[in-house]
Amino acid sequence: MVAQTGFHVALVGATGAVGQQMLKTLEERDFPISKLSLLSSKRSAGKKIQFKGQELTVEEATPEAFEGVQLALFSAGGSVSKALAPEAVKRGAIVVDNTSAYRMDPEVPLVVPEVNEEDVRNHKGIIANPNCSTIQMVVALEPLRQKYGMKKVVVSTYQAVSGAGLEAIEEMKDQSKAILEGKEFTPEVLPVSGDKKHYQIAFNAVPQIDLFQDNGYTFEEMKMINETKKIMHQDDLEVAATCVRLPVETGHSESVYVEVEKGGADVAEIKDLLATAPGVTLEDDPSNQVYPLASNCVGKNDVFIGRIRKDLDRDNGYHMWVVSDNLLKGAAWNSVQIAESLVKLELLK
Ligand code: NAP
Ligand code: 3JM
Repeated sequence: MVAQTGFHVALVGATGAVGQQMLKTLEERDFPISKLSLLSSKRSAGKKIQFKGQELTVEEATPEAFEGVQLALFSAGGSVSKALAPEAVKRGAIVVDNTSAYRMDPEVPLVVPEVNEEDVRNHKGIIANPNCSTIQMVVALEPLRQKYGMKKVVVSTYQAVSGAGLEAIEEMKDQSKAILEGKEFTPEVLPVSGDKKHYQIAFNAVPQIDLFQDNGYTFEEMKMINETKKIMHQDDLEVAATCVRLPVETGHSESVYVEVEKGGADVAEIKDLLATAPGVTLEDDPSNQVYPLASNCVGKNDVFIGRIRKDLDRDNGYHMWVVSDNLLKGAAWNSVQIAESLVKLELLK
């Protein structure tokens, strides 16, 4: 037992890049936990992990491991969620799923609390956490959409390797070292561990995140496009995305172009709007070279916005630079925020 009062929580994928941040976030937020079950594959079962000064033993994720669990946070890949999330729900748990397995299921709410917190009320056992790149973008866009209406979004991402897991971080570090020492290396993980070819990530920029779809877009790009419309409940929003992996350890950056319905607002008005928006920190002072940097966002929960400019040709077009810790707001913090919403709305029993 970790604390006297609270919920029985299970963390599936506890030993991974996201799982580790989940643990930190649950600890920092002092989320009410009476028992914490740390679950992983057979490989890590038996491993010891510290939580709030106590040593917990990792167990293999099996259907029976969810007996008595009230809240299950999943981040162990889509196939694990497909196999085990229904088992957790069957045993009475509410699942917050960090994978793409259920995001576009019409029965499953897809939630970013700053945008559509109330959607959690419609859950039937599973609530999906959106893709990291989608989350930080919708936090930045929603205040503009609320005030001016929104027609079109064009985004290019500059994504960190930690979004592809612990193995990808290792690969980037090992490759960087090999290149600097003039040694041979063989790419084995990135851009996608399960794809046919692998490319160098160190000192490179790779325009493929997740697998290619028949329409020429990658799955990561299609996640951004489809998830944004679902979270905002706006099917007619035009969204285009290009997703690129960079040799940055943590912190996704995005160049976002947006066209609103009602144009005319100047940059000062947009800055005022975003400066007070929930979950946003404005860092925008070009004369003093102030703008968001991936290296500065690490370990912070907010979405950082800067470089706000009006389009030079369109009175309803704006450009901005949006940066956030992909493992926190992009994954662990957004999931724990959803869990906190469930507690606040008295949906977790
Ligand atoms: P990671 O560092 O590779 O960790 C993978 C985790 O999943 C480990 O704890 C691993 O346990 C566990 N796992 C693997 N196979 C399993 C199985 N068969 N049964 C139970 N557990 C298993 O990856 P990560 O970066 O933490 O990402 C994990 C998942 O979270 C991703 O696959 C993705 O679906 C999701 N994710 C979502 C976002 C987002 O944008 N919201 C961002 C990143 C990741 P072992 O230690 O036993 O191998
Ligand atoms: C981020 O099932 C898998 O292989 C996981 C792939 C993955 C995903 C996903 O599709 O769930 C890796 C990293 C994500 C995500 O959040 O969309």
